[in-house]
Amino acid sequence: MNGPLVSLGADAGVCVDGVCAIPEAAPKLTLISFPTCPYVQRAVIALRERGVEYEVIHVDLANKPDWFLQISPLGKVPVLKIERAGEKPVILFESTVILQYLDETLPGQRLFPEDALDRARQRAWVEYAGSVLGELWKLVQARDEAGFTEARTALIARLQPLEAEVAGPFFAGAEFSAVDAVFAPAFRQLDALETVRHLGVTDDLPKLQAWRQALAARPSVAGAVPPDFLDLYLGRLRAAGSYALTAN
Ligand SMILES: N[C@@H](CCC(=O)N[C@@H](CS)C(=O)NCC(=O)O)C(=O)O
Repeated sequence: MNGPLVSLGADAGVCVDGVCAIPEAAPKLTLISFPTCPYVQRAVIALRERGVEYEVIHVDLANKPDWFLQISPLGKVPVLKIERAGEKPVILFESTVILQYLDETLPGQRLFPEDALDRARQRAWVEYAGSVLGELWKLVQARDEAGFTEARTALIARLQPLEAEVAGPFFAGAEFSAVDAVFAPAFRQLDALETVRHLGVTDDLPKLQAWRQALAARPSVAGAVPPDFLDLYLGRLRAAGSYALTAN
């Protein structure tokens, strides 16, 4: 993934009366990652939407290296290392913060809207995506049918409010936005689980069903995980005894 960095973004040179400041070199971006992490995918999707170069370093979360623990206050991925010429590297953690930083600094079409109210609304649903991931986590953690059924019902209830919000084909309409970037990894998990068991959690939510499909087809989303994602994700759940992987 090494290559020339092309981003100028918000650091691009400004011209006043025909005199332009020399643009700063784009920072080198390194994403500290775990191959199946949905929070990491948020950052990857934002980077891929803007077509900039970045490096990826995967860490073993079961055996976190010291260098990682030193830079990640919560011991979690994603972490984004930003190296600007002549400055000390800066570390960002928390996927939503990384998403916003990338959105504000990379060149190209922004994921968060210009209008403050639209932007606030997007932030609210970005936050909500975290709670959907939380329900999904409970679903895959269930070890028996009763736990699975309860978690499935809770997940459907959490997805339901979105049905009235999705404009289609993407969350806010024709343009891919921040809310799309954060829900796509959750839907990817659903798609992966449904290669084994039909969960049907969006069967009665036609707009969500179409949204899932539109997101899965988006190149930035499709390419946001390693090619062996399915095996890695399902393999980890199988090893943990997830009831969700019991075929129905
Ligand atoms: N709120 C964090 C959540 C990140 C998170 O939970 N990452 C998981 C992997 S998907 C992690 O690093 N877990 C390691 C641990 O908790 O020890 C974010 O949005 O970045």
